[in-house]
Amino acid sequence: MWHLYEDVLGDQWRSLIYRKTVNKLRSLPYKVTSVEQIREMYGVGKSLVKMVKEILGTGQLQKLDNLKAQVGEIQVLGSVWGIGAIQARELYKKGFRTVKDLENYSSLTSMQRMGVKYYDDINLRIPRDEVADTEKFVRGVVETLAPGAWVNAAGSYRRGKPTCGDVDILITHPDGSRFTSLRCCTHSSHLHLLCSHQDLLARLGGTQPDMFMGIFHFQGKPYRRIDIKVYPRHVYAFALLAFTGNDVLNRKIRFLARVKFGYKLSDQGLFIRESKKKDVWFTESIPCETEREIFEKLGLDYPEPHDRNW
Ligand code: 8GT
Ligand code: MN
Ligand code: MN
Repeated sequence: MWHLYEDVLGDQWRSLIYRKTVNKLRSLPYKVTSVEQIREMYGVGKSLVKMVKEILGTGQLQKLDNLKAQVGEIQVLGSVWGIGAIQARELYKKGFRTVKDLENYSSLTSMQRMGVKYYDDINLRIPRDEVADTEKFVRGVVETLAPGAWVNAAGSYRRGKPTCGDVDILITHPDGSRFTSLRCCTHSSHLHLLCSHQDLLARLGGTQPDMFMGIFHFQGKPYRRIDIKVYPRHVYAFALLAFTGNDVLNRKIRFLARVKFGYKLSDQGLFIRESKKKDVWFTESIPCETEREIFEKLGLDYPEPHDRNW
């Protein structure tokens, strides 16, 4: 209950009470087999005695089961595309219990509304063949806009997973001067061919013209989530590394870059931290043409994409 209150429900106060209680019980030099052993303890209230009694008697705790059910419902609300953990908690407090409950809620963003509408489809795994077909399709669209562009499916697909949660696609052009014509490829009009009806799907994420986060509907398959990002060639290796993941590996090498070298590693580059008195700033990125070079700069062995599933 300590962890559920802390991690999911964000109730620091209750979490603290349970943590103190747990630590107190753990510090006893004997195993508690009867409530008489704890009744007189300092800081042990009636409700705890009742709970311990229930656990000793039935091996269960109704209050915990209820809390777990509540946490489960909040986690489902938070699994809707565009709804984060904190908002899921707020929605729960407002009385929403299931994704269906959200169907007619008018305060959702357009992204969240789509997440609700296509919730079941989006949760289906995507066979990698379908990711490959989608990559090929996007490559075709991009080729008409900027011949010679590079189009790569990244994410779990690139790590060799048999099925994927979404489609992640990265785009660049080896000729930097073609970059401008490339950027417009993430505008929904160019990607409308991905979906059968016009009204739906394609949505731009934020205001960045070089990013597209949407839902597409292709060749009669279920509705799928897709992320498309366009990067200039000189940061492409960093972007490819970041969007191949997995996220544990990303965190690990970013942490290592920071503590070992004082570098800042991101999808935009590898920057050296400089400081003078209180001022801290980062230099221009250390140039890396390939992922391999990035690992070399960090003094690490190069892992093939399929070895990045931690
Ligand atoms: P999947 O099969 O569930 O889609 O698995 P995935 O392909 O590994 O996860 P993803 O959510 O599609 O993210 C692809 C990669 O992008 C991850 O490895 C993650 O580390 C990286 N990534 C970032 N920034 C962000 C971000 O803001 N959100 C998400 N979801 N992923 C990000 O570098
Ligand atoms: Mn993915
Ligand atoms: Mn993704």
